[in-house]
Amino acid sequence: MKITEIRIRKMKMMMKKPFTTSFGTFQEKDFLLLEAKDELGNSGWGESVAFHSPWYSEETLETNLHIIKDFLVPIVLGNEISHPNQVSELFGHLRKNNMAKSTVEGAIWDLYAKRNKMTLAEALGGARKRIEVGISIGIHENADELIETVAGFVEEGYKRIKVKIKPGYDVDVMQKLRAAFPDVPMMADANSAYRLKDTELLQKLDGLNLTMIEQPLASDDIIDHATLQANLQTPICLDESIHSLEDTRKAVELGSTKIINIKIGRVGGLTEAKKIHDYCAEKGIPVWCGGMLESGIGRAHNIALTTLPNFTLPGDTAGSSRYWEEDVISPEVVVEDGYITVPDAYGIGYAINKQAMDRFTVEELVFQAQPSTAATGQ
Ligand code: OSB
Ligand code: MG
Repeated sequence: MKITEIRIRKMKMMMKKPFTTSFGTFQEKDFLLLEAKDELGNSGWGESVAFHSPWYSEETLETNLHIIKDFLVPIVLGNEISHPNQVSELFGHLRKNNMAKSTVEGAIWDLYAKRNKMTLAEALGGARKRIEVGISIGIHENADELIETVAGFVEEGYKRIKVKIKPGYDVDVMQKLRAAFPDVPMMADANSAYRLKDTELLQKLDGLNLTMIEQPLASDDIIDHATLQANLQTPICLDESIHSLEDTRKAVELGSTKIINIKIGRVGGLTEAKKIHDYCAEKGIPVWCGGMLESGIGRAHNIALTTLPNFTLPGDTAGSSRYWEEDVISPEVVVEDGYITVPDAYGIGYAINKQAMDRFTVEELVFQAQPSTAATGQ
């Protein structure tokens, strides 16, 4: 297929409620959407999960925009691409900037699936018809308020509750939460807020029957995590530290992690995500799909990925209504009794809610291949 046009939208959406992690709070979501079109008029969509500020990783919306328009678009525009697996190879000589690469690659995966009349899940090799999902809950004022929020989501049927922790809001809160919900699958995510010297404190979480603790130590560490894991019963799950299959292999070989959170953007796209999935399946390491407070486009990609067989733990892909008054896709992502039914329409499986998308678009950039070869009309 030939990529004839790429459109980038700068988006601004307000989340229903602020989300607080060990880094801080935010409610306004600024991000990019990217549409890639082929010579037959098909269109595929990708989402950049980079945030406005570099608190989760070094990438931001603006660095993604720069990398995409100045480096990635020129590589794919006007180019003949036979399979989306080629895209990460085409980008291979450019270092890092994984979220930027993933934005373009994701749109091309969707385009490829639509063009070949398959769902994105089928194109990836996934078979599941419905996926199990959990929910990630931000830091609250106190344990009582957290318990009240958790009760609502348990009631809604979410299969696993993840709560954010930070120093001063950890052991005591988790003990109270566990006491309130003795049987609910539960985990904690520290977003790198601790150091190895906190081992004794983290050991107090052992005994609360947590499925895992996510990224307790530094975002660029796999060494101290191995030492911590040797002294902790609770399985460690790495998030921020994993950017590739190679990172995964090293972390697994060192014993730094027993579970992997796969985020498509963080690892540079669906092709690499699938490689990590396959490697972990071979090694007996369960994986689950993390979230980046995505709009419906990113959410749809997460759902497709989660249909692969080694996604055996519930992910963070909650329903659209947990985040947005109105999402940019139609229908929205709906969670029923803790499950999302995988859509059976081609590609990402959800249509664009054009009206909502236009309303949340701040700016649009259009790049076309040679006018003579550009797609004509829709
Ligand atoms: O660490 O998984 C994380 C949100 C933003 C950045 C990092 C993380 C998160 C979440 C929420 O935990 C996931 C979601 O609901 O999309
Ligand atoms: Mg995390």
